[in-house]
Amino acid sequence: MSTPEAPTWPEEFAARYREAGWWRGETFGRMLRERAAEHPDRIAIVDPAGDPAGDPAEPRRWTYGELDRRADRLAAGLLARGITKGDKVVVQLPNIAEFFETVFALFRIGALPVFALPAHRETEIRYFCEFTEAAAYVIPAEDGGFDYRDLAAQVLAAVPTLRHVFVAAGDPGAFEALSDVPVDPNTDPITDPVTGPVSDPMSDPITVPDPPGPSDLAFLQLSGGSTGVPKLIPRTHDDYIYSLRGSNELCGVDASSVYLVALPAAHNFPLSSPGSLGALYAGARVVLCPRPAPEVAFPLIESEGVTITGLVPPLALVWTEAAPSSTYDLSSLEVLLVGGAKFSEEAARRVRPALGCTLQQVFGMAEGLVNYTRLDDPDETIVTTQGRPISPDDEIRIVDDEDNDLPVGARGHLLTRGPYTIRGYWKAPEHNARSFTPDGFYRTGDIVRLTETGHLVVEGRAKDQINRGGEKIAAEEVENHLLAHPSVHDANVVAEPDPYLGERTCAYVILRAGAEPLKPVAVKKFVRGRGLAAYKVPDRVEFVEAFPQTGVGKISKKDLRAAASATRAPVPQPGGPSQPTQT
Ligand code: OOB
Repeated sequence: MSTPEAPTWPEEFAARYREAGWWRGETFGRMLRERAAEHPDRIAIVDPAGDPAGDPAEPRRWTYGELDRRADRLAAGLLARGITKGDKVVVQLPNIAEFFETVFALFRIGALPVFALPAHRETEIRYFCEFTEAAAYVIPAEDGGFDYRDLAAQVLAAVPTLRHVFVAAGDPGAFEALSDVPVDPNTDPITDPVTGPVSDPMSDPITVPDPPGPSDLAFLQLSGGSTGVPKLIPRTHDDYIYSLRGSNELCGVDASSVYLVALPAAHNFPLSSPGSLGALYAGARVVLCPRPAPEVAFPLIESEGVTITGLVPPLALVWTEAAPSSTYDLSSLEVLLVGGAKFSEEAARRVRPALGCTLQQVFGMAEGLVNYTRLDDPDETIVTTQGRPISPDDEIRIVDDEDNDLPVGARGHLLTRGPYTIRGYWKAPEHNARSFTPDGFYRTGDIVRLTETGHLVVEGRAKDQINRGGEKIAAEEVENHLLAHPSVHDANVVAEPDPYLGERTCAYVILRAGAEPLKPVAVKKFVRGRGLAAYKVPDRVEFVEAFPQTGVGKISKKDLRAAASATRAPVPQPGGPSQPTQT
């Protein structure tokens, strides 16, 4: 259903997608209920962090029945706190079991999770909360040495709509522990503070008064973005569940699979390609990996018999380097998905010899379209292409700068439309007019070519974005922060090649006339101090007198990129895709 907030598919397309069987009228809430009814005792979630109230050395294992009950009770508790259908809840959790309890509780109510990443800081979180008028914010107490309660206190003070902060793990401090929210439907009557009793007597499972339908929005996902502020991506139950079902089929995920969530759980790739939600759809087992380093992931692959996982290219490189000398038994691993950024052919060739599994390249986007190499594609196709679309109804156009279709094999802009690709960002009409064609094709900003076999090869990018090992950075966003520095007259941020991350960021800065000279480190510190995710802090800062210009007098980012790669600073040692260089 199209709303001014979230444009969706015209009825003729929706009817076609239903008729073709892509959209089957499923919702996440009902999906979990069905799986729990089919196999209540099968393990759904394994969290190696252990149970704080039990034995912390023993992984927590939640069955489908338990996950379903937990989602129910949390949903009931959230309803009792006045969180209802359509409310937005910013969820910023690491890879812990409570992530799933929380999002399924919200799915069940029809409240929309807004998927923040653990790396986001005050600037981003405040923006998400303000822009979505979020009612609640869910955090861990601490993670990776960062105290999210301090962040929550800042955001809570700044955003009037925010009524609740729930702490899902660790000491809640001044806030409410998420574990205090669930209500036992057998003992506690549920009362909405405004409307009174929610259901009486309570049934177990609970009955949500007005559950979401399949064409309702399920959540808001974040776009990598190329503009000053990130865009939010509205996904419906039906469209997202179709992408899970399609992914499961192409990645061989069934009830016997064990999916390791190695990347941040909220990102679209580990969430849905086929990801944790695909695995849960299939009745498979999801194993949470707190960090993607081989020393953390490899023992879990051995002990849990992991069959499939997904990584960004820099991590895939680290794993292929570490595997041959590892003492852990990785033989259960059947499929390694690699995507989020271009995986070089040389690196791709090393995967099978090192890890003994099939490589599956995935070229996807939170806006929708996901391409996979097929498991039975010839090896050459697997290592040299980024796959082909999930759906026969994914429409692909490769066009020149004037939107004219190009012949097969030519490089051009990728436009796409289909049963799980959004028709517009959330509350962004002006941006939508630029990012979508009048007939609904999404302008991906990627430069691709099509092979004779129908596979896509990613050749580059037209959008003003840096892809730092899979983490997307909108140049304009960082430029705006640089411009806030009193000594900065102008700033341009471009990508420079990096053998490990693929790309990293270089900021070219012109200082104001008469301003005190600045050191690069001071500029980085300033950006960090603006409350941004660390991966957005420029890796390198160069001071210049002027920017190169194009023939018509515009700043030439192309020339700046060339200058950045020609003068590339010494390469840092691999340390992980989310650690900016501290030089
Ligand atoms: C995934 O999603 P996003 O939304 O973080 O980023 C999408 C963009 C694409 O438009 C493209 O520029 C780039 O990331 N990208 C790739 C790629 N996969 C994504 N570029 C080259 N090669 C690839 N294999 O990154 C995402 C979402 C679902 C599944 C996988 C990745």
